[in-house]
Amino acid sequence: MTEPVVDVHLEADHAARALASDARTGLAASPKTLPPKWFYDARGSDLFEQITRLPEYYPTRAEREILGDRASEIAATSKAHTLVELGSGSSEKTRLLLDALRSAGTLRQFVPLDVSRTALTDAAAACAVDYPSLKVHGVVGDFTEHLALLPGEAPRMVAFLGGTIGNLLPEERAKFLGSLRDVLEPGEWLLLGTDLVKDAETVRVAYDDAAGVTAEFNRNVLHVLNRELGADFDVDAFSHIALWDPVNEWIEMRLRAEKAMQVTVPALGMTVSFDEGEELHTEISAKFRREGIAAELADTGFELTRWWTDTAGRFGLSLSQA
Ligand code: AVJ
Repeated sequence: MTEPVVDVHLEADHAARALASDARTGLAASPKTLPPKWFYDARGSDLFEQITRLPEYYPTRAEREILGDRASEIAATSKAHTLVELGSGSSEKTRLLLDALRSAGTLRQFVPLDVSRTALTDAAAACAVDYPSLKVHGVVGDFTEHLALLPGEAPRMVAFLGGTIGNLLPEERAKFLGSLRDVLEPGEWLLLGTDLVKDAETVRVAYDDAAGVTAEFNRNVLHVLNRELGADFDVDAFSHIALWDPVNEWIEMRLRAEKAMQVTVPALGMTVSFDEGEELHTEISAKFRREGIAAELADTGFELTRWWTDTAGRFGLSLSQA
């Protein structure tokens, strides 16, 4: 077996500084905001795994259905030598792609990129065992910052699955797609998962499940600030909110302060006041339409070559060429 290589572009103190900087800016803003990437410590990643198995949370199952049906077509079309996976979440979906590329006979290298060093190391090690002839080159990094450093032999296929692109605001999406286009050679591929616009209630309950797992996931960001920045958020005094915004066609998650509170954040030398009922914004998760995402891809220099949805039409998977 070839030992996996792991490049670390996010040193522990880089992550700590980035969190401090995001919290400093976000807690001073109006409305108060924290970026969703800070949900994913070990507990948050575990809560997200639980979310993917909830009856209300359809995107993971819908995307898996598409990949199960289309992986060999994706492999035959792309003939990729390298699979790059951004935010390499569930290894199950990755395996559908790795298996198909291996059967197509083109697969040589796998490059998972994730902000979480532990998630990355585990994924890289598991793949190195199960795909003995595969070169695994993990990158610990942030997909909005470290694209230029992506290794791998062309043609590469960059998979960005799960609908995570929906966590970016439209202008951030354009910037992200543009920088990805810039690091790819003409002819290389983007496999993009996008959750689709559908009736508001189906989307809303996917982000506000009956068992309360999403609520715990949302509140987890406050535990992260308590641990990493020495903050004293009374986590249970914040309630989970999931709101469908019909104009922007995105879900917004917020944390509502159920009483007036003063929170001290020693690492930032800050005291933050919350009014009763004040809402801290923690995530948007945009939902897409085929024409909209095709236009965003075209605007950033990608050509959408293939488009698939699950049978219920809930989730879209596109294969585009740089
Ligand atoms: C992992 C970013 C795709 O936006 O649906 C799940 C995160 N947030 N439930 C999403 C999430 C609330 C998820 N992504």
